[in-house]
Amino acid sequence: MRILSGIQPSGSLHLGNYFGMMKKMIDYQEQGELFCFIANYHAMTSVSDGKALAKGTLEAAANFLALGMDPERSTFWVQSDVPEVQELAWFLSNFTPMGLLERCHSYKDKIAKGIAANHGLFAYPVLMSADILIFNSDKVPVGKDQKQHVEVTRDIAAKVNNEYGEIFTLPEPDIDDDVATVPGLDGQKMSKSYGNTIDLFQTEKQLRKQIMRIVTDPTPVEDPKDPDTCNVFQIYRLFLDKEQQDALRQRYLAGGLGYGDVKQELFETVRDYFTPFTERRNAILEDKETLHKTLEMGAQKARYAASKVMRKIRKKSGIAY
Ligand code: AQP
Repeated sequence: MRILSGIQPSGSLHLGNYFGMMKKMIDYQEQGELFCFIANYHAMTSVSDGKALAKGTLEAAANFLALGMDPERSTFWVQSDVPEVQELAWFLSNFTPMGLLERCHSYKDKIAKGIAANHGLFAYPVLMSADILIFNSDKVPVGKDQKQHVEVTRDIAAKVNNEYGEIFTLPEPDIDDDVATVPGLDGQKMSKSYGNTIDLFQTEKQLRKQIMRIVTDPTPVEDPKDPDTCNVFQIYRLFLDKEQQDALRQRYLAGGLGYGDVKQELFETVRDYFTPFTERRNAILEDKETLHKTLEMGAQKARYAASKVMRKIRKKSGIAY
């Protein structure tokens, strides 16, 4: 079973990224052949400052490694270190009907938010398809927001297979209902572009400030409260097992629970959860030479795997003349 996913280095990583994708990928290392990359080509759709992109790429890699990505056991690399993926994206573009991309929610949402439409943003799902198909991935752990893109990938792969024979594996999105959409401070999907995130690896002061900004309703302290509509509960539950969730739920329903107190508990929980990884993350970032070597090793493994599919594509398409 080959499992693949990527993350964009387009700003600070947040709890949505962590629970929606990073934690699952780290845990999956026990179960299958894991391919994980830092999607710096994708991040170009939102980051034009070169220095910020380069810095963000190394930071995202360091975060993943500190949190438990094992570069010896898994294949862990930076997307642009496997340039074949761009070649495959061009090939796939020729099998991608315009209507398929025009229907993509993520593109439509971004345009609706006022982001200028350009070809990179529009063709993003084709590059994502290339990322997945070049490694013949079986399973793609993602948040719900990316489900449609995996479906697009299947459609494109089926068209190619129809024309040239069984070249590509059709991938399955892997989405856990529990973490399909982690809510942000305001209850919308936690997202960098909504400015509603709780970021990984920040100072205690900043973390506390973000958590205190979580939007709550005006129910008086003494009254019972509904955990299912409470943003604090919906974030807090990610850190709790079933029994702990039930206990917190009872406190909500009983009345007498102040949102300020529960926010303070959440702050301490998030801080204590990530503190053990912070030292390791800082040490990784201080030794850039080793970090670069680790990523180079990952890129070599990834290029080797990608070259097998690319050989077939070049031959079938006639590009290898
Ligand atoms: N709120 C979320 N809940 C569950 N999963 C999420 N993911 C992101 N936000 C949530 C998942 O994280 C993985 C990597 O995400 P990405 O690098 O593609 O970034 P993104 O989805 O674009 O993250 P943002 O913060 O929402 O960025 P913007 O604002 O730029 O769109 C993916 O698997 C994603 O599903």
